[in-house]
Formats: sequence, C-alpha cells, structure tokens
Amino acid sequence: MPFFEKRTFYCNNSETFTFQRKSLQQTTNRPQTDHKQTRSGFVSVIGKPNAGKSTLLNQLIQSPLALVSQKANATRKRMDFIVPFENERIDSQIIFIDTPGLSLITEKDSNLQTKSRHTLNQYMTHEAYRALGDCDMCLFVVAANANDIVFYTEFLRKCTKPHIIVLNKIDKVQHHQLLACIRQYQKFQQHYLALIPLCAIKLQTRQKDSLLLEIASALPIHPHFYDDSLASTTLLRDIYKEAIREAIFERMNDEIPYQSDVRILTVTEKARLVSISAQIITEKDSQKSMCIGKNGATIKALGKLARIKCENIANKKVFLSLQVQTVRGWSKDTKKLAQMGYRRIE
Ligand SMILES: Nc1nc2c(ncn2[C@@H]2O[C@H](COP(=O)(O)OP(=O)(O)OP(=O)(O)O)[C@@H](O)[C@H]2O)c(=O)[nH]1
Ligand SMILES: [Mg+2]
Repeated sequence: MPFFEKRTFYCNNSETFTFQRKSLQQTTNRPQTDHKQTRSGFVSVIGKPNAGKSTLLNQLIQSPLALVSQKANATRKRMDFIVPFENERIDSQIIFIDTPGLSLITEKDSNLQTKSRHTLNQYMTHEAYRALGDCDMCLFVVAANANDIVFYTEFLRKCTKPHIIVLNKIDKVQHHQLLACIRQYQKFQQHYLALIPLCAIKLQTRQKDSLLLEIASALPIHPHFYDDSLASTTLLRDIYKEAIREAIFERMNDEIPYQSDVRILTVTEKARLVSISAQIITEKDSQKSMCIGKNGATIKALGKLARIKCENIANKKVFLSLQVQTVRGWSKDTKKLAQMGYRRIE
C-alpha cells in the first residue's frame, strides 16, 4: 500500500506554522522496524518558468498549496512542502522547495544579479539560486515538449548537487518525440541519478512512488527534520496570498499579474470559518481601476474565485475581504519589496 493516501489538512495558528496533516495515524502508528534506514533532506525543484514545478509539488502534497498558472513566472518565493515516504527499506522525510523559474543558469545571469539587485525579477532569480545552494539534491524539471537540453547543460555547469531529471508534460508529445527527448538527456546519464518521464497533471501512483523512492534513496541518513504532522513550514498567510495571486493570474491579463501583488492584512481562524482581509497591490492607478472593473464587477469576480481557492486549501468556509491599492514602484524598490515580504536572504 502506498505510504500516504489522500491527505487532508487543518490549519493552526496562522502566524506560526501552517498546514498539518489531519490524521497522524499514517506516520505515528506505523510499525517500527530496526532495519529501516531513516533518510531526510531538502530537495530543490529547479527548472524554467512554466515547466510544471508547482503542479508537480501540489500533486505530491495532494493539496493545491502552490500557485499554478498557464502564465510563466508565477512562483516568486521559495515554498517548502514536507512529504513523507516509507517502504520496507526506507523511512524518509523529503522537504521539497518550490522555486521561481530560472531562464538562464549562466555567469552572465549571475552578473546581472549584482548589477541590478532591486527588482522583483532579480529577487526571484536570487531565490532560485539560494534554493540551489541550500539543498541536498535537486529535481530538475523540464517540459518534454520544450527543447531545453542547452538549459540542462548550463545547469550541469552550475550545479554539483545530485539530481534527478523529471521529464514533465509527456502528454504533450508523441511517443517517438518522447523517445528522442529521452535519448538527448541519456547522453548525460553519468551526471544524473534518474530520468523520470511523467505527466504532473495526471500523476499516477506508480510514477509518484518511483519518483519518491529515487529521491528518498539519495537523501542523507538523517532523522526527520520536522514533526510528521507538518505538511509545510510556509506561513498560512503566505499560502492564502498565493491562492489570491493565482486568481489574479487566472482572471487578469497583460502586465497586471506581473505588476501586482497581494498583501494579507489579517487572518482569523474560527472552528468553521476563516476570515481573511487582503489588499491587491498594483503599480499604477490604471491597473487599480482595471482590477476593480466597472461597478466593481472585476474585483467581485476576483474575490469569488480567490475565496473558492482559499476554501479548497482551508477545507472550511472562508470570508474574504479584498481591496485594491496602488503602491507606485513596489516591484522596483528594495525597501518596498522587503515590506511586501520579498526580502533577500544572502
Ligand atoms: N499538459 C500538461 N500541462 C501541464 C503539466 N504539468 C503542468 N502543466 C501546466 O503547465 C502550466 C505551468 O505549470 P506550473 O506548475 O505553474 O509551472 P511552474 O514551473 O511552477 O512555473 P513558474 O512558477 O512560472 O516557474 C500550468 O498551466 C499547468 O497546468 C503536464 O504534465 N501536462
Ligand atoms: Mg511555480
């Protein structure tokens, strides 16, 4: 039987830790055997924008905690997801780190970081690099329908960490194209631990288990880092923020998804209701007007969509109060970025 079935979550204090598994039976009541190796570690999920990193992580955690969008550059900050995996040999705790998409992994790119340290884009690149440095191993996620072998060779030059290649979106290519793609990567097989083709939007248990087993087997021998009940160390308010941003990415076009952000003002948890008060932050007044729409129609629709997304995460009713505010230049100013939660950690 797979170690974890569909897991549900409940939320505790929104200001501290976030999501916990409802049932601890899967982890605390499992039979303890002396011969099992306990392995735990941090796995950064790296890839180009839109490769399907966040989709894959939502599937592994079995809850829509990470923002997914068909528009590229959706993830802005690292987010941690804790996934247990156990079989007859290994008892493991895998801490996945979702990262913003990287477009280039070259020297030029890192020079760019030092020249202009102030924009949101540079913050995002920095977050991905930081995750690359901090982890025990990487998942390199690439879309099978993209010709990204050059990107992979750049990655090899930068990253000395053990890694697994996930060839995602195999539903988008024909069989012979997939084989050709696999052959390209196989030329580098001395560098990677495994190459796993899959379709993250329809992840099968078999694929999931083989991916988790490959990862778990490569992690250091180490006790679990976190309590087994914890599913993420990301703050609850940050997860609601991503749910509201996901609604913006879904409903709004042009530059608005990229030049807006969400500030969570308050989160109040009750037994059956979560009340969230949040602001959508835009760069310009014209964007604010577009978010509000004629007679408030757009903000109403946005609010409804965002509320449903928050309810899917919280597993209870959500009352969401949403306003729009302009903060000029928020995405280009270090101080304002830090106030919005995008503070660089060196
Ligand atoms: N057809 C297909 N689409 C997929 C698959 N995996 C992800 N997608 C879609 O690809 C798009 C991007 O997915 P994300 O998970 O947001 O990609 P990401 O790598 O996290 O993107 P960034 O956060 O922008 O770096 C979404 O529309 C997903 O639904 C897949 O296996 N097949
Ligand atoms: Mg993402």
